This record gives sequence, C-alpha cells and structure tokens, in this order.
Amino acid sequence: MSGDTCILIGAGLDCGKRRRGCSMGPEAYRVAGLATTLADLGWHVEDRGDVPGPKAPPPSPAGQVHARAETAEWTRLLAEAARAAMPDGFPIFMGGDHALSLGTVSGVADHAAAQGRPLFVLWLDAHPDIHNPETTASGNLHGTPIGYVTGQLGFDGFPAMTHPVPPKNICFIGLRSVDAPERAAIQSAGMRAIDMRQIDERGIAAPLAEFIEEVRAANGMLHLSLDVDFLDPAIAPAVGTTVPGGATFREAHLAMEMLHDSNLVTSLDLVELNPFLDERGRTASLMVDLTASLFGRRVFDRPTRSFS
Ligand code: Z70
Ligand code: MN
Ligand code: MN
Ligand code: MN
Repeated sequence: MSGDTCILIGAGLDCGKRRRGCSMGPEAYRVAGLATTLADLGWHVEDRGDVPGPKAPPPSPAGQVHARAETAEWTRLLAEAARAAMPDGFPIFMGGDHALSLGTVSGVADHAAAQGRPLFVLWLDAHPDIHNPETTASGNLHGTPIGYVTGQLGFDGFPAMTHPVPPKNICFIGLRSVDAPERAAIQSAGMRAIDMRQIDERGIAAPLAEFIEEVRAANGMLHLSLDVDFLDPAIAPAVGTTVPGGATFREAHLAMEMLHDSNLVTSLDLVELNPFLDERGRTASLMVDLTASLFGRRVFDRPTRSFS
C-alpha cells in the first residue's frame, strides 16, 4: 500500500436514506479501536476528526428525493476533505451512509487527475447504487453515488463532477439487489459486475484478481468503497438494508488480503454501519478487522502468487 500514513476522517452523513443511525458510525469505529489496530500494523495514524456537516442543514421539502440540498452540501464538504487528504496519506472515510461517496470519490478523482493517473473504483456492496435523482424509486440518495461519479445527469444543485470516473473503471462485487433501471445502466455501459452467483461459481479470488491486474496494467489508483451490506447479515447485522446471501467472513477477508498484496488501493470508504442496530459491537469490530486485513494483517507471510 502506498505511503505509511493513514488519515481517519469521520463522515457521519445520515441523509442518504430515511432510517437514521449512520451518524454514529465514526465514533463506533473509534470505540472499536480502528486507530490502534492500524498503528499496531506499523502505520502512522492521523485522526482528523469528523467533517462537520452542513452548518444549517438546508430545509428538505417533502418530495421524491430525500434531503437533496443537505446531501449536495455534504458532497461539497467531503470532496474538499478528500482533495486535502490525498496528498498527505491514505484516507479512510468512516461513514456515514453511502451517499458520502458522492463527495469522497469526486475528491479522489480530482486528485488522480492531477497525478495524471486513471482512477478505478471497487464497489463491494449488495447494491450497485447507480441511480440518479430521475431514476430513483425510493428517493434515497445513498442509491446514487455511482450514478453521480460516472457523470450521469439529474444532479442539479450538486457540485459538477469535474473528473467523471469512466464506467469501465468500476467493478462491482457482491451484487444481489439490483433494480431494473440499474440493470439496464450496468449492461449498456458494459460495467464489470460480479454478482453472488459468479462468486458461488468461481469464488471471489478469480474475478477480483482479474480486476486488480487491469488496474495494475493501467497504472491506476484504486478507491475501495466497502458497504456493510456486502457482508452476509448473519455476520454483519448493523445495517439498514439487510440482504440475505452476502459475502462470508472468509470471502471478505480474502478480498482484503488480496487488495493489500496488490499495493494499488489508495483510499477507502467504510459505509452504511448503523451502530444503533448492532449486537454488542460485532459489526463495527468486523469492519475494523477487515480494514486490518486491507492494511497488512496476515497469518503468515508467503510468496506472492496469482489466483487467476
Ligand atoms: C435501491 C434504492 C440501497 C443501500 C439500499 C437500494 C439502494 N436500489 N443502497 N441500501 N446501501 O433505493 O435505490
Ligand atoms: Mn494537505
Ligand atoms: Mn451502497
Ligand atoms: Mn448496499
């Protein structure tokens, strides 16, 4: 992994859907020991505290899209936090719901463009989150970050996406809840989408290794967005949308270990943890352990090998 400093940034955005609780995420990660876990792995850890949300959350008229103006303001604030952090180390955005990725990915994309390197995004999630405010049926903006960062229209009032991520640079793994307009968007753009059936048939290592090699060949930077609902709800219950049939403990750790070995990941979102729904901190602790695998925790050192 690049550099030896990781930067914790609390992003307690809770307006991407109606059920509240993700605002408590950043503190749950701190209580679960994220900073000391990373320090024990040899990283220099800097906690920049929480990004203060919009000072006076703009009024949210009841309507189709929930909290549009508040989410737009968070997007501006988090993009700025990402642009400021990227030159200083590896940012870990402690969410917050998945609407935070409108901001984090756009800020990271600006940084990658300034470096002259393509940005790739790995989306570990039950959902592709590829709606826009025109296509969403739920009105929940946590279902739209991929739509936003790929430059879809309909985001009036949001900052312009100055460096859109090409759809072909995005890889979804873990999909099992996809709406009809989302399926159409993924297929028409020819995006890499690994659903649970493919994981059942091929395992998680082979498709992930293919994507890693593509990022490496392009000298890309890789942003990882880890939604709690990527994981099976039996091991990760603290999430608003539980979708059965998710990634196992072992699949998730293997993915993180392979990503560590790739040395390509340069930024991370931890999203959708709702501590109000947790059982004695087990989901927060699992997310911290997965982050530890991403940052180099391993059982034994071993020669690099390919899984393809
Ligand atoms: C659905 C929507 C979603 C997360 C639910 C679900 C979106 N496609 N994302 N939970 N994390 O409402 O647009
Ligand atoms: Mn700086
Ligand atoms: Mn999501
Ligand atoms: Mn999800």
